[in-house]
Amino acid sequence: MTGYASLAEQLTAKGIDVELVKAKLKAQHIELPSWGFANTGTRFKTYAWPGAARNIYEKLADAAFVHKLTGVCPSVAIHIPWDKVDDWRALAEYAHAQGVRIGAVNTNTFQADRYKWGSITNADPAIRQVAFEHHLECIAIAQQVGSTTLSLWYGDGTNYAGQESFVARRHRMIEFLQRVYAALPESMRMLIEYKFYEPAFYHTDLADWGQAYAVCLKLGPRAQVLVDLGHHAHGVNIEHIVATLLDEGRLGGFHFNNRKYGDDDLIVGTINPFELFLIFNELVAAGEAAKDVAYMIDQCHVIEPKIEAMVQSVINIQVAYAKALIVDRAALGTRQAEHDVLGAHRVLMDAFETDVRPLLAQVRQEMGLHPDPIAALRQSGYEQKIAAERGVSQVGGGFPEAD
Ligand code: PSV
Ligand code: MN
Repeated sequence: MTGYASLAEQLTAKGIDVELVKAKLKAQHIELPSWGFANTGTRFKTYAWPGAARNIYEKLADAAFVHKLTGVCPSVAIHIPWDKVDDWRALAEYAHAQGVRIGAVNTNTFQADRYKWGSITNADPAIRQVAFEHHLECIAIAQQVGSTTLSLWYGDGTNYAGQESFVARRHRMIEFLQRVYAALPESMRMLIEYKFYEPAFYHTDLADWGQAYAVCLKLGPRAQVLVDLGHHAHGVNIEHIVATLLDEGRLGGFHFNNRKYGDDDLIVGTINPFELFLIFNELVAAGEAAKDVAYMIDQCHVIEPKIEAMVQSVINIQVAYAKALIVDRAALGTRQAEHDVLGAHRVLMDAFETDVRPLLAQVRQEMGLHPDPIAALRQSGYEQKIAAERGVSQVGGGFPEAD
């Protein structure tokens, strides 16, 4: 019996509908970040990568290639102004011709000099107005490219105790976001991302999920929280945050990556695959409540081959999702009701320790794909081709400056 046939038999014996699991895996959508294909680094060094994308057209082409290999990445998030072009409709058409579409539009108010004392929290109304106009521009871009998601993250914060009033800044932020919300077309939602430190080191104006959630409540139902896995202090139970936000109907989406120390932007699932599984376990357990969650990757690769890093990220997410889908939920419910603490835990571990690779290979084959996307990438010669065509460019060293 093949690996897949015996796994399918085992799962069926536990009462798991394997065809349904496969259908869910085929329907999974993971959004790729345009900036993950460009040269990016740390504040210490950016290594120029041969073939790294130099503009949004090349980023879309690379993302489309990842979609071609994996079949589950039909959209690409863009970041403004990094990905700015003169003709947005032409860009959207180019994306479609490549086989992808443009997803979340990310604002950027964290690089220009004017934002030294804050962007949306800045005490100067003229600076806040410039930031507001940037948000309007991003909404207009989203409408032109057919995107329904505005993705917001702010570097606003302070570096020293006593530097500024938390509350005064918060009031300015809320008033600002209410204006943005009012300008948002009905068809769009806004995702509010939190981060507990960096670039500010003493306090961040939106430091955690609770603060982001409280702001969302002051806006409306189309304001939702974005959970970036790298944006929590050590030991924080992210799956509990996910479950709570899902229960409140305010989980907008994810920025997948993995961290060991800080906001490391390592490949999702490479440091803590168990955490990733537990997050997906909550998503699967939530059922319909998770149907509109946006699954986006937010990674900046420093020493890794960029396309391979992205393919690996997608695989790691698929593995976590597949394991969550095969949790024996009936058995889990029974053990929980009986206060069988370790029995319940073992139900989860049983799924986590299952090798789901044959299941995923089968799913890919049924989708007309190569069963191993990394092997397919290596055989394709795509990375060599773009390296030859594009050469080694310094463009996009670190993050390109914003205007
Ligand atoms: C900030 O660290 C962040 O996670 C936000 O999502 C930004 O948009 C992105 O990284 C920039 O790389
Ligand atoms: Mn992020």
